[in-house]
Amino acid sequence: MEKRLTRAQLRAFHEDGVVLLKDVFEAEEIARLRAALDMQLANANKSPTAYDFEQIAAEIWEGKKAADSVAHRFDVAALSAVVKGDKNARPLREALSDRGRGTFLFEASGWRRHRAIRDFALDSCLPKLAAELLDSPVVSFWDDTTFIKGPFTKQKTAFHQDLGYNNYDGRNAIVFWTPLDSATEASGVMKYIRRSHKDGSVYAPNLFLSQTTMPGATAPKCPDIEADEDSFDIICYDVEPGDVIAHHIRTIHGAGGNLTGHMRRAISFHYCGEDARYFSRAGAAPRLHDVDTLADGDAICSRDHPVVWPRPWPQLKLADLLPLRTNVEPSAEAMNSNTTSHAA
Ligand SMILES: O=C(O)CCC(=O)C(=O)O
Repeated sequence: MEKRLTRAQLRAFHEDGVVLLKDVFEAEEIARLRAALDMQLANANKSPTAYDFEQIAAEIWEGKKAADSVAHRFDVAALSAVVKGDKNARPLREALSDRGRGTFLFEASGWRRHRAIRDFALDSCLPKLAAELLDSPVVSFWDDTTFIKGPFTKQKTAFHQDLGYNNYDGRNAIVFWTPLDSATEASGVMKYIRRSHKDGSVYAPNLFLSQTTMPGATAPKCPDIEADEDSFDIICYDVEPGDVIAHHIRTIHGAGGNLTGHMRRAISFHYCGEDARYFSRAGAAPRLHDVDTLADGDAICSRDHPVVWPRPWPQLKLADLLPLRTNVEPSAEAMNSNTTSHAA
């Protein structure tokens, strides 16, 4: 859907660091994306980059052995040692009685495997919205991240700032959090600290499970928002499928668990503006899928991070033109879903 931004929306993004954009996508577009995320969830235990933070946290904090292999491809013992070695670490879990297991699936780089995600990342209205919001003549796609919180999930998303997870630096980058279900604070909609993008701070990435910083990170720890949420100016919107929340890469944000009996599926699309440059950041998330090597100072432009605005060939879809490449073998099911959703 063609979407023009209002002055008030541009101002909100620049001043507050976050803006809600209503009705950006049609129901059929969202249905395709939802099918891709459901495939990610169904194949999570075969993906090398999918983690269930609910299971991992239950094992670390409550000693509950994870039932399947999703948690175990990740070295829970090593992770547990990192968390327990942090004297300030504490569980960030909702006080929910056990009603089923809950799920907090995280997976990155779905665009490499799922045609619907690829279409959104490269060929939807998001690159143009990024150019307008960032006031940037050029926009590169960085990556996508999937966050699914199943019914009755205790694990919160620890408050964090996205820049620290990524190997680039610069003034301007943006994330579009795209909910695929109706969501409210009770089901874990995102919460943003107003104007937290303004002071230039770059914080160390945390493990999402707690405020414990990623091993190797050298930047200062994110303020402990969970300790006293009421003392922060928090922006939180109720959203419907089709809406998108755009936040600046430096805006601090987090989310509660999912206290409801409904799914809370969401995917974030990350874009960099013209001034972003590759930067090997201490503690950034490993990039298992990348096939190209960028050097510090390089512009964000490679097969892993294509330029998506301006559109080089407006009549053609970038998703058709850029070959699907990954260093990590996708599972047969994931490949299937890629072909089926393409055909849909
Ligand atoms: O959906 C969530 O719970 C977290 C999403 C998030 O932190 C992000 O997109 O940066």
